Amino acid sequence: MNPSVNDTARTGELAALELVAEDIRSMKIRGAGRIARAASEALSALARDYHGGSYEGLLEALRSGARTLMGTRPTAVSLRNALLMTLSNAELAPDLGSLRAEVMERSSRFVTGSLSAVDRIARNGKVLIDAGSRVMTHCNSDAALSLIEAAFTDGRVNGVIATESRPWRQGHLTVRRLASKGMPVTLIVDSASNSLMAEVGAVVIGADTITADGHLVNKIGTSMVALAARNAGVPVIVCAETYKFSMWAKKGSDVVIEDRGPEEVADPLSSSDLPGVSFLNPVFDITPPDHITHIVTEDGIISPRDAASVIERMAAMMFEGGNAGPASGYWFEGL
Ligand code: RUB
Repeated sequence: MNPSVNDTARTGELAALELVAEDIRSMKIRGAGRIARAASEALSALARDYHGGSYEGLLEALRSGARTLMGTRPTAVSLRNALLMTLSNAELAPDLGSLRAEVMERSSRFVTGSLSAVDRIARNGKVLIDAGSRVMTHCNSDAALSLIEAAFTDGRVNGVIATESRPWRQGHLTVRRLASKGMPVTLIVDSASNSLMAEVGAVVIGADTITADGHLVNKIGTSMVALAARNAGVPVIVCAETYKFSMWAKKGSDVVIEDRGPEEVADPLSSSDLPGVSFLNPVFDITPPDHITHIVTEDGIISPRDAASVIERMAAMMFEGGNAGPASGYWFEGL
């Protein structure tokens, strides 16, 4: 049976999801974990509010919604994993009511698990910071900041150097959050990170994607900070929930790096003030495993060389049972 494309109820529900998609595209919602949770919750709301009355209609709306969300930002694998963990095998539900309930239940499990993973990363990873250290962070990562805050509470961190993180200046969010918790925090421009590396005991950063061979994809500039840390003998600690590991990327170059508009680079000038100048604005970069000391996940601390085993466990859960059940691959065509 074909769902009606003129189903106005469905159009309305997808319009709500489109608002979330637009918030992700425009970076009102940003950061790999927040994007993942917002996308999962948008599918849950779509299932909850679907009034079209047909099982196939809801399936088609979910599929279309997942494609829209998937098209918002290309780099963070957290988005794709969130969509799949929310939808995988939901199509096996026997009727409309159970399909709706299944998607809402999966989403709620994903969101709860994602939030608790951040807390567990903080608990698992704080021991990696020597007592009384100053640490450096780049961009604005909930996972990294949670670890830093937990280490601060334990007296392991006595101050933070935060990069500005051009062009979006997510570093401003970072310094506001840490200062509000009473932490001594210093904001620097990205290009000062090498000069100040000798003053820190560890670099603590987040992740958008981790590939099977242990490459990290994270905010542009991460690879520069990690290189400076390696040169100075400073450990680089990456905080990554297991859903930041990619089943689709064997190596760094398999990950699509998002390019954003020239106005973000030209700012505060306007690109029209600069005739004849072209712009490049890649907003993520790739750090090799040799420049990463530890990856902290909710399940424990691993070496980047062990990334493939995390991915194997996740794939087993998604495809062969466990939380996500035996996957039929229905959703994978669209994603
Ligand atoms: C954010 C960024 C963060 C990771 C991890 O980039 O690179 O380091 O997403 O964040 P953007 P979290 O601002 O372009 O989304 O730990 O919060 O998931």
